[in-house]
Amino acid sequence: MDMDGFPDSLINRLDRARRVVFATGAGISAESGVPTFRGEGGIWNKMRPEELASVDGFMRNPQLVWEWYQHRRDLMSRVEPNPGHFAIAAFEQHFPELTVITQNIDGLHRRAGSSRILELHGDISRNKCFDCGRLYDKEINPDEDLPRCGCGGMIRPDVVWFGEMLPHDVLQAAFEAAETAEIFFSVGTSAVVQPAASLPLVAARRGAFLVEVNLEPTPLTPVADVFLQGKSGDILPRLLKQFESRRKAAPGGEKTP
Ligand code: BV8
Ligand code: ZN
Repeated sequence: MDMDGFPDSLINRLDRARRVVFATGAGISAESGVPTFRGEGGIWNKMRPEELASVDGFMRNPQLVWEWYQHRRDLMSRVEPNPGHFAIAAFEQHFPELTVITQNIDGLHRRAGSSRILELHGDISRNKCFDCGRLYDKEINPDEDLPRCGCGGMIRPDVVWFGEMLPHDVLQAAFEAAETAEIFFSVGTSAVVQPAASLPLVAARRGAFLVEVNLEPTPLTPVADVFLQGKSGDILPRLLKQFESRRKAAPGGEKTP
C-alpha cells in the first residue's frame, strides 16, 4: 500500500497505461446533488422505473413521464460537476486514450471537460421525435398539450428507456473500449443494468485491471482487482494527486503520453 492508501499494483499500472476506461453511473453525480436510482434516497425507492423510464409508461401517461423528466432536467440544470468528474477529466492528459463510458444522462462529464464520452443512455437535455428520431429543441411544458413532430410523432426525452436498444454506434464503441482497456474503472454504479453492466466483465476477461470505486460493494466487487470503497468525489482526486506526485518524483519527471 502506498502512503495515500492506494495499492502500488494500481499506481504502477497507471504509470504504464496507455488505454484507460472510466465507466460511470449515477453515484459519480450524487455529490453534485443528483439523486441516484437505488440505495439511500434513490428515486426508484419511491416509484417503479418501469412506470416512468419505459415506452409503456410513456404511452400510458406521457404527461406524468414528462413531469418526471422536466423535474429531473430542472434539477440537472442547477447542479455542477463535482471533484470526481473533474479528476476524470484531468486524468485525460496522462493517457493517450482515455474513454468515459457513462450511464448518466446529466451531461456533467462534458461540463467537467472530458472530451471522449460515450453516453450509453442518452442525454436528458435533448428531446427527439418518437417516430422519426428528429431532434426537437423547444421546451416542453407538461401542463400544456404535448407537442408533436411534423411527422405526427410524439416528442420524448432523448434517453434510452427499459426495453429499448442502446444507440448502436455508442454501444459498439463502448465494447471496443472495454475490450482494449488496460485499466477499467467502474465508478458509482450498482452494476445491475444491462448491457452496461457487461462492460467491466468484458474488460476483465480481456485482461484489463479492474478497479471499482463505490460507496458500497456491488455484484462486480468480487471480480474487481481493487475495490476502493468510498465517495468518488474524494477517492478520484486523491488517486490523481498521488499518481501525479509519483510521476513528478520519477526519474525523467513528467512523462508525456
Ligand atoms: C435493453 C436512462 C434489450 C433513463 C436508464 C433481466 C435480467 C437482465 C436484464 C434485464 C432483465 N429484464 C430486463 C432487462 C434489461 C434491462 C435491465 O438491465 N434491467 C435491470 C433493472 C435488470 N435493460 C434494458 O432494458 C436496457 N435495454 O436491454 O434492451 C433489447 C434487446 C433487444 C431488443 C430490444 C431491447 C436499457 C437500460 C437503460 C435504461 N435507462 N436510464 C433515465 O435515466 O431516466 S437506466 C438508469 O438506471 C441509469 O441510466 C443506469 O443505467 C441505471 C442506474 O444504475 P446506476 O447508474 O448504477 O445507479 P444506481 O442508483 O443503481 O447505483 C448508484 C451506485 O453508486 C450505488 O451502488 C451507490 O452505492 C453508489 N454511490 C452513491 N453515491 C456515491 C456512490 N459511489 C461513489 N461515490 C458516491 N458519492
Ligand atoms: Zn418525427
